[in-house]
Amino acid sequence: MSTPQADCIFCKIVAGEIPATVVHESPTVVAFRDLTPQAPTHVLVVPRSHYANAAELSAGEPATMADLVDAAAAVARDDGVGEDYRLVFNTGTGAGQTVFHTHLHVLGGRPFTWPPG
Ligand code: DGP
Repeated sequence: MSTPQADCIFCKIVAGEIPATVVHESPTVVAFRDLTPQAPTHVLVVPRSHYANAAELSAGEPATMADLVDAAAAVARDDGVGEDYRLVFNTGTGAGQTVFHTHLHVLGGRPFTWPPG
């Protein structure tokens, strides 16, 4: 397991050191509502362990990567958007990643277009 990073906002949320609206928890993941929602449902599913991005999580804890996707489906179902939702991992600043603790965006509750912006 990767150790918590002192300067990581999502490590602090996982540890309960700063508040978040948590909607789902398991031994390996925590899901909480995004501070700046881009859709009626906008939840971030994060591993309890600190990894910088999706690929690092997949390499370090592949089972937890599956837990993230399973938790996302549970969140979508619980929010009533289980038939139509979008999952996003932004990786790297050029792709819009701003928090370098792996997080899976779960977006739903409105129509989505493709390609994304
Ligand atoms: P990304 O751009 O993919 O790295 O997404 C980071 C998301 O994290 C962004 O949508 C805003 C959200 N966020 C940043 N800081 C906080 C926080 O302190 N609490 C919560 N709930 N969300 C946060």
